[in-house]
Amino acid sequence: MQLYLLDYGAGNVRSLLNAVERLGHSIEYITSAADFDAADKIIFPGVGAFGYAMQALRDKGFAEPLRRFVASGRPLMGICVGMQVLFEGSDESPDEPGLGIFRGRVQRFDSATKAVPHIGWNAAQTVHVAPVPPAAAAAPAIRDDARYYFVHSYAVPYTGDCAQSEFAYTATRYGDETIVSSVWRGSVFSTQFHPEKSGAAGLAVLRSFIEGDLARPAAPGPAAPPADVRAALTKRVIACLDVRANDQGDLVVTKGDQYDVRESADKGGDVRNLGRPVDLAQRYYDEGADEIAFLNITSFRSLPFKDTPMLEVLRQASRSIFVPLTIGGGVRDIEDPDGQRVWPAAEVAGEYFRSGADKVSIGSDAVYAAERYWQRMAAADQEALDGATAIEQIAVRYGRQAVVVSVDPRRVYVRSPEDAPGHHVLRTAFPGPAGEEYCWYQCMVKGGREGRDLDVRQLVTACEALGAGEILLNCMDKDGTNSGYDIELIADTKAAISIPVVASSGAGRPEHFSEAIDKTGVEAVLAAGIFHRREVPIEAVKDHLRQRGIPVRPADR
Ligand code: 1PR
Repeated sequence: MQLYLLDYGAGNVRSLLNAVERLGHSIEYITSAADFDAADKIIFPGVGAFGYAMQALRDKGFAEPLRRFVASGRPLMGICVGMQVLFEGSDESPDEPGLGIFRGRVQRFDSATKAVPHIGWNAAQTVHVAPVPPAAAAAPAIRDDARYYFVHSYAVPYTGDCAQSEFAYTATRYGDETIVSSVWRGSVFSTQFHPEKSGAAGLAVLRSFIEGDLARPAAPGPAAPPADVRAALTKRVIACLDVRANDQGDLVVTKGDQYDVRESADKGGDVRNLGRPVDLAQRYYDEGADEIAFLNITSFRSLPFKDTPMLEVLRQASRSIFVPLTIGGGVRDIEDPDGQRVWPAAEVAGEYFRSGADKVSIGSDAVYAAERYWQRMAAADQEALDGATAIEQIAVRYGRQAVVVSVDPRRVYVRSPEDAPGHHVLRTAFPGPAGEEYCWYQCMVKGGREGRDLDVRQLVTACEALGAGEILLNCMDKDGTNSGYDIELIADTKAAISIPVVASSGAGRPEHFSEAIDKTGVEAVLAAGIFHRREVPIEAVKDHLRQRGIPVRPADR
């Protein structure tokens, strides 16, 4: 059996290659129209915008061969945008027709009622009532009790009407909307979620396509009644690894107290070493982390980009870790120290995606971009968005869901809002050292070494406008303290934007995680120190959240 990958160079196909290899198969790239004739099965992992995907298919001369491949009855599996382009069109790119293999249009989620993009682990509940084929053919291995990783802003609404019952296989609820999360008709099976990023449950879905015979009769079955799709998006528990070279030159996971990663002078002053990045990430995958973030915390130092050790960390980690990986630190336009080469931010991100990252996180550069954004907004004669920032470059090329902004704020106490002109000031229940009842959150750059005249509210609203898909909200005052998250900061930030927010810094007990979710509504909770030091296992956090009625991904089997 010859399995082919239809790739148009838009993003992370490495995870898919790794997943296929993990299942004991090999896969060839489609490089010409002739390869469609040689292929027995094709996997089509779409990335980026709908219009970009369709254009890329046409430019490469792949659209017609793909249609013919489907018409020949050979199996195709689309993933994410690779499923969306099988429909007639999308509101994302209204002028660009889709392949029209399925009836229906892709629409944007309503962000008035929930965070968009839809990022995280959700159920895919079987809704088909059309006959499942004779015994020889197996059904795709999607389980109602499992959870799968979704990341998208557009989807096909689930109607459950007669026409849809021909192909809708599972549906998924997100907030007040229900969407088609997989389709299956004839030999075309596709998922809106990412099986290659959905742990063991996702690998089983991929295996059922690669090894199974998924032909489902094209004849419509009885109309599916609107399914009772109840399961909700789960809250993600993320493990974060701050990575740097120690004084011996070994790459280690370290962990600071309020960003200071060295032991005290009486203990020798070394960089704390909590383990090797890939080993620790593997442990967190095995223990049920829903996502893993690597932050290169010395990225402000100058190094030829190709030599950055994080590329190798990602390559190794993505071979055996099948949940989303985020990489941060040094995502910006980079000039190699010898001045020989400049890497635009989109190329830097592209190199990370090809090495196995699913998202990149931008810290310092996002602050500078936000400063420029507000300067342009103030000078009304100029465009606030000029497409030049790293956020814009990467969001346009790889989709906004691939761009995380990592925020490093610190509290600045003031006696009254008038003492911080131009800034968003909060009244705090935790007064400052001189009894100050107000504070604002100053954005820091270069790993907390330099403060800027920009507050967190200004940063996150600008970044959302520029195209960021998610905010990773640290807090320098809370980092490493085990005293709980900064609820005031998180609640205030969450209320200001409609993209997902990840709460970070300060977790010390399972109750801190539920407190952050209950009081602020964040989509994800992140911790570092307590996981590294084995003070609280990830499963204990999830058990606690479950007991509090907060939906979490079940143990992956
Ligand atoms: O500015 O784009 O090159 O990105 C640099 C990245 O490195 C940023 O994301 C920044 O947050 C991170 N970083 C830089 N210096 C440090 C440091 O600690 N000295 N780490 C640092 C940030 C915060 C979180 C930590 C949480 C949870 N560390 O990563 O994981 O606070 O910790 P806890 O649960 O132990 O409290 P650029």
